[in-house]
Amino acid sequence: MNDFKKSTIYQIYIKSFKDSNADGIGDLNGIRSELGYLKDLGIDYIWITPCFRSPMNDNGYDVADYYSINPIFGTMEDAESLIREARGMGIGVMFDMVFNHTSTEHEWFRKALAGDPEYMDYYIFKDGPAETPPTNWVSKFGGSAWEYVPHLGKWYLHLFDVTQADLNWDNPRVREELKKVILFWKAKGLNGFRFDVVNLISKPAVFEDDFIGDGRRFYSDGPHVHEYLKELVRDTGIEDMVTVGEMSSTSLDNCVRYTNPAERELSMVFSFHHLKVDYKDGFKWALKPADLSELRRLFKDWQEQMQEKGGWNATFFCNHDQPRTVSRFGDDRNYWKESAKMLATLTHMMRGTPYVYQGEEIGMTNVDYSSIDQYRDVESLNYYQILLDEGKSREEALHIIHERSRDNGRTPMQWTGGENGGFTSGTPWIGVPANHTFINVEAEENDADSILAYYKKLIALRKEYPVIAEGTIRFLDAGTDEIIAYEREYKGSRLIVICNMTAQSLDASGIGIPSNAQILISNSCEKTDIGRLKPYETAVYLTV
Ligand code: TEU
Ligand code: CA
Repeated sequence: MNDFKKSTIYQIYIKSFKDSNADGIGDLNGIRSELGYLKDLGIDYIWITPCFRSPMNDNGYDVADYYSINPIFGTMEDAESLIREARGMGIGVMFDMVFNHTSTEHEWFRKALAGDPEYMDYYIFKDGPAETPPTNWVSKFGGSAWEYVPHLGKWYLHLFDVTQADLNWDNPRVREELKKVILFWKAKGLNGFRFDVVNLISKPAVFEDDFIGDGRRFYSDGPHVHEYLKELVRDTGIEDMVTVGEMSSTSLDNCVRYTNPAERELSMVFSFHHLKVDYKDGFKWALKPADLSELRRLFKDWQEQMQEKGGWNATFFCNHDQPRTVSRFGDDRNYWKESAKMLATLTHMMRGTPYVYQGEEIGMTNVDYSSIDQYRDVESLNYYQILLDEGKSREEALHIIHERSRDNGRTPMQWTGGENGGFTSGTPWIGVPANHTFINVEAEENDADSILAYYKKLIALRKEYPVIAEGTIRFLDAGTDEIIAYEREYKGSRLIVICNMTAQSLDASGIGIPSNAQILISNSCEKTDIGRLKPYETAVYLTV
């Protein structure tokens, strides 16, 4: 049995964490040099985004060889040393397995392109006329999800970039190959795995046009996904390791199946419904203010129902695909510290395993870029063009990209107030926000009231109070959806968590905090009036 319920997991986007050799790109030795920082923060596991050989069209999510380390990130020896040193400090290492697709530079795909039928069957090739793709499905990065290969007279499926070809999991050889990859890395001493878009691996038997959506309803949580996951886990013996699946456009019932221990699939899942409450009509590239009623409803439904049905969530707001939470659901100008702490409390006190994404713990914000040339992400660059083609002005298009770009979460970790935020002594691959002069690790380590200090407390509380890891959850009604409140209960001890999601002062008397309750943690130093919440105020009460 592993301890993932009482653990806190830290996500490292390797390219932007710490550069050890002045080439402007974060690397494995950079991570090694900051293990002490992570230990001090109280982290139990680190998840490192893909560091395998890759042309880097999608920053490593386009894997060309699962068995070798990308030289820009270091060597196999560096990876082994990192795993060993981390373990020596009590930090487990999780690698990121991208098994829905490979880079088109992968040897398997090259052989497929050369017309080798054995390897063509590793991917999803379909016959069809050069003018018409097999279906009207849209790639997640824009444009058709199919690419025509003239010399084969066939199309291949790519749900992401054109250089990320989807694997054919219905082919048992593919499944065997991927098990070998897991066994190889397991033998290196890893403690767990994150599986990229793993609920997209099972494609439908028949490929048909989608006249309602972009095709996702046909391949998300597909027909054999549970069977294939069970097989992968069973045959690699990773059931007792920490595993998390990234579930794109999934459903609650499927997430219960992915994570209920009786199913022997995964420890936990990332789901994204709560990160679409500011998508207009569900479309990422159309802006709308965050719908707080929807946010509260989603948390309540997912938390309470995953509990009822025996599932387990990963709780998070930030990752390398998302804008920074303090800029998105908080206020990074007027209530930077308050709102960052409040959002952290909300995720760390819910039922599930919390993830901290690098820089979140110091309140890093969205980018301050003013030109499209400053962006690097393939998705942002594609959509900028698509928005222009749709008739948006350059200014409008840039504004949308600014709000939604994945680069918001990919700027270099801000270690110091010095040049390049202390990330590199060379030229960083992507620009460092100007606010690194005051938002940085060094400054916050010397400030007892910092966001960093607050995260350390939250992480430590999870270890001290079993109710946080083990307790049941029930959402409380404060009479307004602008307050998210819930209670946790375990063996007679009870926590009440209250979060004001707005910049307004709000009445919270409806929640009814017992008068003998003591405050475990709050972002307000002199919390006296329990009936009224200041802007973005949060408090966690303990009653015994
Ligand atoms: O992301 C999957 C995914 O669908 C998204 O979060 C995606 O970035 C978003 O929907 C686009 O609007 C995973 C990885 O986390 C991401 O970095 C990769 O680009 C993607 O898979 C492909 O491997
Ligand atoms: Ca480097």
